[in-house]
Amino acid sequence: MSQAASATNPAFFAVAGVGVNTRPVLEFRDPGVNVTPVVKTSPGQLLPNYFGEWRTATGDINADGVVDYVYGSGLGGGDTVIVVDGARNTVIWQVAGMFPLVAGATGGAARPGLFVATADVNSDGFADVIVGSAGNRPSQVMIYNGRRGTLLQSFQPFGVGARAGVRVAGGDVDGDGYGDVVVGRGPGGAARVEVYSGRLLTAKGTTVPLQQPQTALLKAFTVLGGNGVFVAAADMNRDGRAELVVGFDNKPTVSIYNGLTGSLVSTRNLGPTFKGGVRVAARAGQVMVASGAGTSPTIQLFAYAGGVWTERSSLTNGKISGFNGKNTRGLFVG
Ligand SMILES: [Ca+2]
Ligand SMILES: [Ca+2]
Ligand SMILES: [Ca+2]
Repeated sequence: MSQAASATNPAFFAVAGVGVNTRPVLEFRDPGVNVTPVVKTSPGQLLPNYFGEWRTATGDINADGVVDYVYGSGLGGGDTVIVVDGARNTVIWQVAGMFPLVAGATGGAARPGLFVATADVNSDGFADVIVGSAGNRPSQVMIYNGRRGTLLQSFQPFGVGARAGVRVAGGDVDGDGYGDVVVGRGPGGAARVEVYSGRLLTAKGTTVPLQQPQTALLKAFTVLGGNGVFVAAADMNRDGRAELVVGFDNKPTVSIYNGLTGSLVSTRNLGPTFKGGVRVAARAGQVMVASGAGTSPTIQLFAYAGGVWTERSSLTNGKISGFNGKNTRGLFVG
């Protein structure tokens, strides 16, 4: 969220993956210089008897001026979202089981998990939580009111009948003061990105599940050369509107797009050693990438300005507190 996005303040990024007590919060001070991050806190075991993957996001959910952490479960975690207070390291609220079960699946496999992001979608000063479904089931987005933990809105992206995973991001793409909802389509088809207006999603009279989400659509476009994309949103050119940061599943590339036109702004090739797909997080003028499954965990942080990408930090393997080479399932950053 914007509270953590100022160039004059430290940037916080939460990191999540597989395992117990492996959710460090990386704090980068002094934007513009190369740094090793400070590990601020770790909430430890989030769910009893669940040792699978977590995905993560950050935002000031309770509007106390301190950035809070959002964790979303992976396969077998009951489709759980847990919001942890950044000031006290306690749970603010949590929800679970909001998406349909996978047809024909049993046990933990029936709930393959979800993706999380934050934005103040209804512009009340509390960051809200955007949740996208993962796995082979109808693509769906749920938006939870940060202040109350109650459902604000839900809709189905990518057109009627879509079943792809829904990677999510939040940011004010059109600059109207309402956080907008960004979705990136998972693998298995064209790499589609859609942007929905927070103002239109939460307008009076749309408190029932949104049957025609296209009425709130600001922009939809297909990312050329992609097969599955991760998304983030932040203001990259200081114009008061969030650009879209897109990480590719099928190549070591991260790109920035104009969220209202869908036009490509800039691309950074991460090189052949960066494997497993590119998970992304962003703050104003900063992009973080994390490696996906099948390789030892890697995180890189870039400062971005005017088409120039400057590497501020590169963390691999044991340099990421709480992770080591045994974690081959990849990391999530937010
Ligand atoms: Ca807070
Ligand atoms: Ca809100
Ligand atoms: Ca907006």
